[in-house]
This record gives sequence, C-alpha cells and structure tokens, in this order.
Amino acid sequence: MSSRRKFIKKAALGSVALSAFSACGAQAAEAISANKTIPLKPVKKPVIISTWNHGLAANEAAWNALKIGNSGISAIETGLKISEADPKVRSVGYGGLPDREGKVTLDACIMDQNSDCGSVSFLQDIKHPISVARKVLEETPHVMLTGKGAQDFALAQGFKKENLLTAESEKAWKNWLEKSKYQPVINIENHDTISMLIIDADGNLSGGCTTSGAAWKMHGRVGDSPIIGAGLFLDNEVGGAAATGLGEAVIRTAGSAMVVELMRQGKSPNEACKIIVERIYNKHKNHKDMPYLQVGFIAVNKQGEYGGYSLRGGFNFAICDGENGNRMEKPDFKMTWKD
Ligand code: SD4
Repeated sequence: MSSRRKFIKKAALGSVALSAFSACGAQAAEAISANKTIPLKPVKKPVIISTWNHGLAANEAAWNALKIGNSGISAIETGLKISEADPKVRSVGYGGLPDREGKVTLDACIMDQNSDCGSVSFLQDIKHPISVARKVLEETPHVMLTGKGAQDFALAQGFKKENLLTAESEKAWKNWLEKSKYQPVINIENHDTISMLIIDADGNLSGGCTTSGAAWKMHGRVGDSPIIGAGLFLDNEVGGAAATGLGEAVIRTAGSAMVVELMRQGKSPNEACKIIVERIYNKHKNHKDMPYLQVGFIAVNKQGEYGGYSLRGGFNFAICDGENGNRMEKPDFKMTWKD
C-alpha cells in the first residue's frame, strides 16, 4: 500500500474512532429516569455501565481512558480508582466504612476479554485494591490473593501502606458500637459497591468490582465482589454481568455467572437479571426479617443491549455510550422497602 493510501486509511480509522467517542464529553449529564424496564435497544459502542451514582464520575474517567487508546481493563482500573480514592464514597476504598473491629478491609476483582482475571480480598491499608487485582491478573499464576498475602504482594509490587479509616468513618463505627447491631445499610444513601462493565469499540468485554464490603461485617468476612462468578462475570462470546448488594445472597446463587448463562440461552440483559433476582427472592423466604436484603444486577450483551434489575427499589446505574452521553438509569425492581 502506498504511504499516501496508508495515511488516508489511518486518517479514516482515526475519525471513526473519534466519532465513537464524541458523545461522552467531559461533563457528565445526569438525567435520572423513573424506575422502568430498560428498553431493549442496542446502543453504540463503546458502552460503560457502573453501579450507583458514583458510577458517573467513574464512567467519565474510564471513557477518557478508552478515548486515548487504553485497553478495556485499563479503563476499568482508571474508572474504579476514582471511587476508591473518594472519601465521600463510604463503601469503597479510602473512607470506606470499617468492619466491627474498626478495620477497613477491601475486596476487588477485574476480568478481561480473554477470561483472564485477578482478585484480592480482605486487603487492608492499600488504597487501590483494583490495581492490586490487576497485578494479580498480570503478574501471578493465580486468580485470587487474600489478607496478609495480598497485602505482602501489593507491597512487593510497590504499593504503599496507608490508613484508610477517615475520621468520619471512625465516628460512624463508634456510633455503631453503641448498639452493635449487624444490619448493613445498602442502598439508602446511594453509594455502595461500584461494579463496572465495558464493551469497547471493537465489541470486547471487560469488567471490575471494588468495595469495602458490608459495613460492620465480621473481621475476615469476604463478600461477593472479589469472587469471579458472584460479583462479576463475563464471557466475551456472550456478555457481562455484575452485582451490588448483600454479598451473601449473590454468592448463594452464583449471581453474575448465572445472568451471563441466561443471556447465552437468549434472555435479554433485563430478563436475565430479573430471573436471578427472583431466584434470590425465592431462596430467602425470611426476607421480611431481612429488611436490609437488597441485590441489584447490571448486564450488557455482545450486541450492546443492556439492562438491570434489583430486589428493592432505589437501585440505579450510570451508563455512558457512543451516542447518548453519560447518564443515570433506574431499572425495574421486585418490591419496595416497605413490602
Ligand atoms: C458486599 N456486595 O460486600 C458487597 C456490598 C455491596 O452494595 O455491594 N453493597 O456484600
């Protein structure tokens, strides 16, 4: 090919790539819809979906990372680090609410289009567990490191120890100690675990989750978020799914893996999320005694169709795609908090 033709081809590819990225600009438009079944309509790739309101800022950072040519998992890492570093997000990373012993312990995982994955759980004093999870993926023959082993690995990789318990979170813990009743507050204040799914411009999937887990959990407790198949799963031939909510309920049903398997069988992302939420509902006959039981799923398939569903109302997610910008959506749910 002549160098002029090569140049024209490259320039044309460049404009395709740029136009795919033109819709999610620096300003995140926050258009919150009413709860609804998300219409089944493929959106223009790339697509980034993240749980909860803090997903907007994470999406924006991930979008900008993709725009300058980063891979899907680099974009996942960049996006999730925003929530991890934000002390106002009291359920992720720095500033996360501690366990009942006053220790902030973190869980995170990451997965790429080749089904390579990395995960850390029960990690203390390291601000960016998602980055450590990525190192597990890239630098070890393993998928998951936990506790002191995960921390030793992080330190060997150059991460620094930091105190993650902010004065606000310490105060909240001391207030909790007065009654010491374990009742994780999920969803009320709208800033829980962040789970993110990406389909890049070539249609390849990646995903990640990061969390400080359920507040006031027992020391050593690990939730669904670092568990591939529970808090996150994807198959590049089918689609991806991720969870937020009470980790024990998600683990019991292998939630995200099941959502992906249902999409493989032809269910839409909405239908697949709904079936698994209903399974969780049916497995918890005592849900009336569990006023804190909440689970929400997000899902996207290979065609760029996306959806979500939650057990109780209040769940929302941020979505950014190649034509409609960065916005919030509130998916349908099974029951209200009063039911
Ligand atoms: C956990 N799934 O540790 C997390 C908590 C969460 O929205 O997602 N809250 O159980």
